Amino acid sequence: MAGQSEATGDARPELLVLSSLPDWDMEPLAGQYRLLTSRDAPDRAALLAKARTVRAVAAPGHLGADAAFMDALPALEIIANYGVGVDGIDLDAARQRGIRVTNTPDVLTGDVADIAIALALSVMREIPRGDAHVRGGAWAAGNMPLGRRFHGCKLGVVGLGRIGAAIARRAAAFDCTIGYFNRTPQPGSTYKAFETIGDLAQWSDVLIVTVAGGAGTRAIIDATVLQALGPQGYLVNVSRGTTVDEPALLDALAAQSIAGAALDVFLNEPNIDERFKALPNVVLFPHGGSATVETRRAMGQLMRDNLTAHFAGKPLLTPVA
Ligand code: 8YV
Repeated sequence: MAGQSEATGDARPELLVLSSLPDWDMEPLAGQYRLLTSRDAPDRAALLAKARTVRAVAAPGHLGADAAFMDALPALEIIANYGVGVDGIDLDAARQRGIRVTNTPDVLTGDVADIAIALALSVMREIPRGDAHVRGGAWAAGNMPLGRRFHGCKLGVVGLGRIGAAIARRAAAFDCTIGYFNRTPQPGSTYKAFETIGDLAQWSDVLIVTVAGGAGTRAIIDATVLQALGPQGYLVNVSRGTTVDEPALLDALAAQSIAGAALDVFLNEPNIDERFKALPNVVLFPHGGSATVETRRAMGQLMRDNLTAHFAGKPLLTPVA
């Protein structure tokens, strides 16, 4: 039988778990599958060398599953992504090899939209600076500088997909005027559509990036877009670090040619560019848009349900097209 452990006769499928998942996922997974985890090898190469009978992978997509990774796993049937973004998975390579891919859409939309609004408020009202002002004892010596008003602002959404639309709904409750840029037109939308990201940036008080990562969106927020956003404008990124030209953003923040930024995502996470840490006009968050107990439980359940469906020969719940 495919993948049956010769040593134990254990017929459960073998599952490679590429990152640490919460116990509420690991425990049921350990019941259903023979698990291979990063604890079983000193590094990724050694782990892959042990993974020739692995039939399924559970992982956050941004850990990277390229063609070479898939070739190292000749028995692989399915990659169940713990997250909505699949930019870390080479989907063409998966299709060519007949490997199925699933993700966790919808269950995390509300949390990511919440954090986008929270980040916009944080940078415009300078909440982290206010916290430091109180804790550090500076309050008695004087008030901190004034912030900027969020409610009623012009809010531009780059990518009006599920998450972008959820951000727009929340922003509407803050009386924001909403504009958007989307590659495919959204004829049903009542929001103001822009032809280019630059035009949207020029109009926006705060520009929120929600597009999927990958080659098609690499550095779409470039120096020209930042210049259009201008010295009164704020950038919020809850998509992927790759969508922003980071050196251009660092320059713009340092020169104050934009007012500020609030970032959930970066290049080279978690070892982000050190220059961010010295800039007072940026709020930094550790890629945690979906990081609530409620949503992580729902993501884990959906990821596991997709694996169960695959091995039961049933339709996948959320296949990636
Ligand atoms: C991560 C995300 O998957 O859904 C996505 O695409 O980026 C996040 O939800 C999550 O943080 C697990 O690493």
